[in-house]
Formats: sequence, C-alpha cells, structure tokens
Amino acid sequence: MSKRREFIKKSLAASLSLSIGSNIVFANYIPKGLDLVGLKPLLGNQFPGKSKSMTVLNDRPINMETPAHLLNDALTPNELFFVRNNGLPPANINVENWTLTISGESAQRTKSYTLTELKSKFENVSLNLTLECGGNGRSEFNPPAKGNQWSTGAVGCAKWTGVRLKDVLEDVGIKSNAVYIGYYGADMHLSGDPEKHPISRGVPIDKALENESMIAWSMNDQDIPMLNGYPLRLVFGGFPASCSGKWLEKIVIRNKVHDGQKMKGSSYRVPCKPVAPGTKVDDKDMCIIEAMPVKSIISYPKTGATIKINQQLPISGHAWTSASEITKVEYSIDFGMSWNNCTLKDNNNRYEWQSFNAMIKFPETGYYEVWARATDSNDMKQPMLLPGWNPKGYLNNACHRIAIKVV
Ligand SMILES: Nc1nc2c(c(=O)[nH]1)N[C@H]1C(S)=C(S)[C@@H](COP(=O)(O)O)O[C@H]1N2
Ligand SMILES: [Mo]
Repeated sequence: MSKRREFIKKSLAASLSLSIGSNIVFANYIPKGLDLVGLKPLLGNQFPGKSKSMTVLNDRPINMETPAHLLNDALTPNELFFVRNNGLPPANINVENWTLTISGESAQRTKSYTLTELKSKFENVSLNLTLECGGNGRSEFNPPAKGNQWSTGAVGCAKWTGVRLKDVLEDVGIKSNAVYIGYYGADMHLSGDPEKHPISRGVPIDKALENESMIAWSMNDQDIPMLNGYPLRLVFGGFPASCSGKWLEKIVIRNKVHDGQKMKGSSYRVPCKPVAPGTKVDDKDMCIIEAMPVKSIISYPKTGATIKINQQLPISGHAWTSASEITKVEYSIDFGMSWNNCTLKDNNNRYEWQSFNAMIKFPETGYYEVWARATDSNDMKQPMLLPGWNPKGYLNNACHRIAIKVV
C-alpha cells in the first residue's frame, strides 16, 4: 500500500472527545471517516445540557427535536430546546477572548467587541422569542423531502437576554447601500476543513434593524447551552431559525443579498410560486424564505391519551406567527367540520408564542382527533392539511392533530 493513511484533524479529535465525554488517547491516530464504536451507545440521548427525552434525529451533526407533550411550558426549558446543527460545535471556547467582529462592504468601519464590551456598552434587553426551524414538519411531505425528518418539535420559545442587533450595527455605522447582514459562527464544517463554514446565512437589513432582533448571551436567565450556540448567538423571531447564527463570531453588513453557505440552491428557499408535488424547480424560480407562517402546537395532553366520557378534557398549547400577534386559536373534534374558540393569552412582545387552552366535552365514547388552528393579525389561518409542496419540505404549518380515546 503506497497510499498514506489519512488521519482526522486535531480540531475534529477535540470535538469527538467532547461528545464522548472523555479524552480520547491516540485520537490523532483515528483514520479519517472511522466512526468510533464507543460513540453511538455512549451518546444515546445523552447530549451535554439536553434532556434524555429529546428525540435524536441525527448525531453527526447533532439534531434533536422536542416531543410535543414536552413543549407545554410557557417558556421552553433549555434542556428541552431543540437543536439543529449543520456542522460540529466548537470544541474549546474561551469566553474571555471571545470577540464579535462587524465588517462588510456596507459597514463604515470594522469593529470588534468582547463579550464584556457588548454587555456594558449597549442597553441590555430581554425578550421572549420563538425559534422554529424552516424544516419543522418536513416528515409529512409527499413526495418526501431529503433532510432531517422533523415532526413537530423543531420549535421552542425562550427568554433571550442580550443587546439589540440594531444598536451594535449603528455603533459600527451602516452605509446607505446596505441591503443584508450575514453571520459566521465558530462551528466547524463536517469535513473538518477550517476554511469551510457549515452555514452562513443572514437577513435583510430591515429585519436586522427591527427592535426584536437580538445578539443574545443568555437563554432563560442561564448561559446559552453549548449546543444552542454558547456563548453568543443571533436571535430573530418570525424568520426561519437558520437565520439565527450560533457561536456568533462575525457579522458582515452586505451591499447585496448575503451569499454565504446555505443561501443558495434549495437551501432555505422555496418555489416563488406554488408548484405541483414532485416538480423540479429552476434555480431562478426559487425564493429565500423570510417571514414564517402562522402555526400552533397542542402540548397537552400527549397524543393517545384516554379520558372517561363523563369528564372534560383540558387541552393547552402555543401559537406563533411572524405577524404582530395571534388573534384566535380554535379546536375541532370532528375533523375540521366545526370549530370552537380556545382561551388565548396576549404576548409580552412580538414573536413570543401565545398560550391557549380549552375544556373539551365529547358527545360519545370512541376515537377522536383534536385539531388546533391559529389565526394571526394578518388574518392568515393554518391550513388543515399539508400546505404547498416544495423540494426541501419547508414551511409545513398544517394544523397539529392529537388522538384521544374516550371510554
Ligand atoms: N453557527 C451556526 N448557526 C446556526 C446553525 C448552525 O448549524 N451553525 N443552524 C441554524 C439552524 S438551521 C437552525 S434551525 C437554528 C437552530 O437553533 P437551535 O439549535 O438553538 O435550536 O440555528 C441556526 N444557526
Ligand atoms: Mo433550521
């Protein structure tokens, strides 16, 4: 054999050690592409800072969603918040030396801030913001779409503390020709190539300058969990969560639509006009996903629950939208033939999900489905069944359904 064995990079070895929870002796002799025998069983559902009850869809990169019945809290606890990684989380984070650099063609200067500077120089704000992966609900599309087969749990709402992105961008200076911002994080491409970014997306400048657009260092009054972007991340409610860059190191203010990793092709893009299921769509007919559609989830009871005929069933859940607020949540027990209003809470700020509840009486024993349907202040309603098919299975905001047996 003349071909030399290729070994994995040091940085990759370090992140493997992190996942396995102990130092891998001889890590630098692991041949490239070899999956460690000890990794899968050890990992199970045990990921740092995450509950064992999470549904793990993939462990390289790590992707996990929250079962619907564990999303019942008004604010999603950190250990139950979904994780969507495109690459490998950074292994050695030095918070003291962490800096955020702002640059780009449409920045008036390049400026860097340490975490301490960010915290002390700008007004600190706390907002309850919902993050939902654009691919949440993908598993229902037909023909099926490639990618993580999310069911309903790639969503959560947390209290984020940090600074307004706007304040920081204005401190740097925004040129009048700015149209977009893009982010870069410290995570590593799956290949281990330090030159490549697993993802580098962004938002139009108007979105970046909204009052609710944040650079956050805290989630529910704690450090952001490692897998959710510790020590610093962007948070944009109302847009696909792929815009909310984790392990945030750099923001670029662009004079054109950001062209980073996963801004092109079928990534986070959908046909500009509806297409028939299975259609091949031309690249020029694909549009970047911006505002996310109105949606809701029933978080109590767990699907499959049984109730006695002489009892009323309490249901609860949350509804969210990119519009200013949810105005109505209804439920149906007759497959959408008739609807009843739920009680609905107001939001504290835009992009916070709003809790709803109702008491349901069933007419006779048997199998039922409870469906929930939200309406927002733009008068948009969730579709009862699957919305428009698209090649990568984004934006499924169909009504959530749970099964109930009345005995
Ligand atoms: N640096 C970095 N930021 C990222 C990602 C990533 O892989 N790397 N994934 C994006 C995607 S696709 C989603 S849905 C959200 C998920 O955020 P969460 O893992 O905190 O739930 O982070 C976004 N930000
Ligand atoms: Mo995502």
